[in-house]
Amino acid sequence: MPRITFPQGFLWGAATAAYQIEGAVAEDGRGPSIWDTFSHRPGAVLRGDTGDIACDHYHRWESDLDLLVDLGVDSYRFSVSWSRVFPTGSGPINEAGLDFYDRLVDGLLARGIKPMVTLYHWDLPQALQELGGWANRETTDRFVEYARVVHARLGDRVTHWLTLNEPYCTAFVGNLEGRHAPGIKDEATAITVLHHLLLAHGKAVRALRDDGVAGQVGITCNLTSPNPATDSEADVAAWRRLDLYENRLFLDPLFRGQYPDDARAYYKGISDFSFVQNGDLEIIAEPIDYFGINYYERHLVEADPADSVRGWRRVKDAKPTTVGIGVHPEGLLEILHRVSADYTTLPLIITETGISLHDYANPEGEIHDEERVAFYEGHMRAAHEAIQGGVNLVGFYPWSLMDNFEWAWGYAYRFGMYYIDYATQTRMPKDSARWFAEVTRANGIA
Ligand code: IFM
Repeated sequence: MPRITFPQGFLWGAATAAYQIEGAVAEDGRGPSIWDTFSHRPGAVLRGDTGDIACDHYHRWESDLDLLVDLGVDSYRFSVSWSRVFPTGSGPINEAGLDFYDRLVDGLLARGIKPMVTLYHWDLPQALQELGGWANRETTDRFVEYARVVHARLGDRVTHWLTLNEPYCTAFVGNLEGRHAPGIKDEATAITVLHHLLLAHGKAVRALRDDGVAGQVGITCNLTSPNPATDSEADVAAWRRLDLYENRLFLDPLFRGQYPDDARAYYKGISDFSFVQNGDLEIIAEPIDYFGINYYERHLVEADPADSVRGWRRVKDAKPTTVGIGVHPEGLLEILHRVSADYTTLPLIITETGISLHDYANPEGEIHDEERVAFYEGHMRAAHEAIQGGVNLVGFYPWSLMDNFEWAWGYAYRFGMYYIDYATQTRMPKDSARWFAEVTRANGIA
């Protein structure tokens, strides 16, 4: 393989999210989120795992920040837990919750690492869910209040803001499939939730601008690269519908200020989109500074005549990894070109990509995760190829810094560059951590 070097100033990062690593769910005034409720529901999460303790990052954050130094990253992406700041989603501010993130941001800066803050990574305060959650339009205003408070405290030091992480998952995995919190299975609710998430994003961007935000503001979507399984008319039609569902429902409103033409037909008989009010789409398309892309999946799609609502099904990957998806760096290349050709020339950042493996530590304490190294290398090479091809890609953040609570899969699946021995909370570098440290130091791959 040829040596590749990334442009000077390319941002190398690592990513995590609050509920997946922090633990300390009842400490310093934190209120419950929908993930506390959901993970404690029998059968909701594999083996009954919860985020109660997770990686105990709330107490170990300082030594965890030292791991970032060992990796040599320029930036760290983490999320703020809304219910640490507003234990009941609104009302009085819990200063102790903000203090934690204040210390974290200072700790990053002291180590020369730029903070990238995700405001919403799926952990809605439970009190807001009881008022209807994201299906309630008022939640968008609660989100703005929360975003402004976090910005008021951290805005002088945060270089990158992300309003939302993966609205697809909140809307569809949480409110249609019911595999994530809040565990609802209702297609009309899910599409309403999606609209309100996007609206909350746009309103928050406006509010942060009004408040004089100094850092860059963006949003992260998980995009896929779907292709029809065959070129039959039926498979091509199925592919278009899946592409709507996985990509265009997000990209079109954010960058074109409209839902795609085929959206209303897809939801015919389910939703009439009456949740869209005058001016909403203009707010959703409020200009941002950069766009975050999380990439995990390329899908082959075929027609499913038995499914009268969707009409599509994903074809099982020939070589699935532990979570049932394949490894396809070419899908990342496709997405980067597509976003930059069809939607925006803004800077793009890969805010997540990674692979879950059943890692284990051998008796010498080594974790040989060569498949993860190969995954990273393949996706970095695809990223580099995109840059060579003119895509304005400025950063790459592997998911994840460390093994963590992988939502419905609990602790069974490991995505980290650092192995967590949950019994002792020991952090151990996997081979991928050592390899990634070489990449960040060389700004490329030898
Ligand atoms: O762990 C998740 C993360 O919270 C959001 N993106 C996908 C990751 C791996 O499944």
